[in-house]
Amino acid sequence: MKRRLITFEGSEGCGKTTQIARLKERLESLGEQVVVTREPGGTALGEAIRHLLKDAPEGRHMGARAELLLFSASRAELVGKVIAPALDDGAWVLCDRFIDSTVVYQGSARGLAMEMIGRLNDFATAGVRPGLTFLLDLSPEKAAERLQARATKDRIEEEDEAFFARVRDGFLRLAEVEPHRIKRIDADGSPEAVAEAVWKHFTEAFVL
Ligand code: Z5A
Repeated sequence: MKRRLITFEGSEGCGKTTQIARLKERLESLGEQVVVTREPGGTALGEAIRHLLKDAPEGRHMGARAELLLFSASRAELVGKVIAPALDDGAWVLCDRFIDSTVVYQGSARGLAMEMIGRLNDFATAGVRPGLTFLLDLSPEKAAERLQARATKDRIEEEDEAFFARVRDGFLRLAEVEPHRIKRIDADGSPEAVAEAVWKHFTEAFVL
């Protein structure tokens, strides 16, 4: 059976949280069991790592390799403690970011070796892979507009325009390489239009 791990990817502010909530509601209304989680985070250890990665003064000047290892540690804990047990229970797991974010942010944008990132992703997930991934594609300009309302920026959000251009290109390239798993959706539509596109791909991939 195809794995019931569904991941949502894209640039900051592309609407992942919004769409995960909508898909959860739709699946639950059909009597399905759903677990929602996020990366980095989703466990007590993972949330502490999230704080280090985003906001803690101790993390402010971390190097790219330390950053990669922290994302990987958070993922290992999440897969072991939350994702794998939920999948074993037959639940759908909707995860806000997963392995593709590491390939894109630490690989395409930071320039770390893809081969090492692949090995760390394999190690951290023990081979657990998404059955379907939604790439909510939004231009960096539109994403910035949506996030204007937020009072402060975290460590990664402070990167420059060129960094976020590499992020977007990296995601688009991944979607071209793995079209069966990664479904690109134009995230500039209304929340309702994006949710309908998500549902269309979902029902094409899975029989409920
Ligand atoms: N990262 C990494 O480098 N390596 C890794 O391996 C992993 C992550 C796993 C996590 O940040 C950071 O870690 C992220 C990548 C990096 N850094 N960046 N930049 P995060 O978890 O704090 O945040 P995020 O994942 O980047 O995005 P977000 O802030 O959670 O946004 P979102 O969930 O994608 O969007 P949203 O909250 O649903 O919507 C944002 C706003 O837009 C909100 O006001 C909504 O009401 C509005 N919205 C949503 N949909 C629409 C539509 N369709 N139209 C108009 N407005 C909308």
